[in-house]
Amino acid sequence: MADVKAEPHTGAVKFSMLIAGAVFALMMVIGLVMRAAQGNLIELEAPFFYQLLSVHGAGMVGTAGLSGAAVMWYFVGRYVPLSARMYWAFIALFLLGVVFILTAIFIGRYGGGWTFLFPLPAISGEAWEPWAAALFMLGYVSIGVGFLLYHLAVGYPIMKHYGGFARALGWHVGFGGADPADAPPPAIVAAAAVTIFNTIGIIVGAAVLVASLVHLLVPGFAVDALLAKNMIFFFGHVFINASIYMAVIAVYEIVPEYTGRPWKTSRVFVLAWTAILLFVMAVYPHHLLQDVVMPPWALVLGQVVSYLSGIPLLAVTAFSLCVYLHGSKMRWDLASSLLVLAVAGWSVGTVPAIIDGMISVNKIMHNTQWVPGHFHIYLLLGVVAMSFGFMAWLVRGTKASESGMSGLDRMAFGAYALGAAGFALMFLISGAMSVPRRWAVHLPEWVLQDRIATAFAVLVVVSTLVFVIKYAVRLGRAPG
Ligand code: HEM
Ligand SMILES: [Cu+2]
Repeated sequence: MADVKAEPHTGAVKFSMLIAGAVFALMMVIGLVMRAAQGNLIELEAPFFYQLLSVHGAGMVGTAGLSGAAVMWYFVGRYVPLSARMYWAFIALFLLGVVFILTAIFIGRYGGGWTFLFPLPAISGEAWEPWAAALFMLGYVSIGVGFLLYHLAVGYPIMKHYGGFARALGWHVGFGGADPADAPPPAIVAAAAVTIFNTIGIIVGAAVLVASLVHLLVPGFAVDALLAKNMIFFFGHVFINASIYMAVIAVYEIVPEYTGRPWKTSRVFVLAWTAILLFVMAVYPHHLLQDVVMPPWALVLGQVVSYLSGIPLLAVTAFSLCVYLHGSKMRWDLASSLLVLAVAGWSVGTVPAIIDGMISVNKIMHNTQWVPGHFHIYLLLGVVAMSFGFMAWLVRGTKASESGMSGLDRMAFGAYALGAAGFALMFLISGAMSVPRRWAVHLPEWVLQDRIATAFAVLVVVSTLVFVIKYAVRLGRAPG
């Protein structure tokens, strides 16, 4: 195993995860409110539902990005020196963006969705003023600039320390036949790959944001709507995927503490991460399968690469995890349980995603709740479970009395797994019954699933509160 130095960025990372945990919980409550409104359990004005939908989408995706970034910073900091100042600049820009977005939505009443799909922000039908849409997009710009700084602050020291990106990606081992013992640790391979594709994604996102902003201010400035959609979904797809690929570093770095076996960079591991680097950018057209004006080759590429993308990495990660767990004396506590759950949930979540990635299925399913069904699996049971596992590990007790799983831990863990699985399953069932997504008001025959889903969501919210409050309490207690 590579040399593990003292952890230099614990305070900043613990602070980031406190924010992330609190915002996850808050956005979940908003999700619960939306689901209860679809089930007619409470009443919401339709425009307010769309404000909540916008804040939930933007807030969740942004927070997933923040927690992934915190995980990656923490572990990359074990291997190369990182600048704490750059990290705080990132956090400051991120929080400034959050303030802009919250103001735009709750004061400006922006309800055009987290995807700010062109030209929707500019044609609100008077539901919100142009300034609100502009402020929402400026919030994204601020977060985007923050992430560019972040990736620069991670990417440059990695490049210097490992002698270029090719070596950081482990290509000398993957393609050059070098001994795997010479490969960088998994955290570095992952960080190098994510840094490359997320930087490209954010630059594309920034370009379409600026174009949309100019269009808001100068309506005569024309933007090609299809091009804008391609750019937005390229950016959105890459960004949310990056959050998962950053958070999985927690699995590579933490699980070995429990199994006693280091997670090694093998040749296959290198090849899987190289595949991700290419495929994650090539598959985004699966978001445009219904756009008949798209060139067919792009859609076919989107479908075919959907099968290939994610699978290699997931297979390698899930398979290695099974190998490491098998026959080792795994110690189970809240952290290790959540991390293993996360790899399982991430694996399961790809199945309905791949089904939706088929053009023939997508034509029927795409605007149904099948879509939030599949992504809530690998968000709730994937990236968010990884984040909660990381948080539990950050404040793990060192006393023997704190080393196992308490009764409360067990209950919260069970409730979270059951609640998240049930909640997502109800979306999938609704989708299979052709219930449309993103509708504030549901027909009476859809309401039963909405209500069952609401009950499952309560389980998720309550168990999340247990995780986050326990983290905050222990944080207050622990030194540093
Ligand atoms: C208790 C947990 C959660 C609840 C109750 C919940 C609820 C909802 C609901 C009701 C919708 C709208 C579905 C529709 O289109 O009809 C939605 C959409 C969405 N949720 Fe969640 N959610 C939860 C957790 C999460 C998490 C953890 C994430 C990401 C990390 C997330 C990301 C999203 C996104 C991106 C959308 C799509 C927004 C859009 O269509 O514009 N959600 N959620
Ligand atoms: Cu996608």
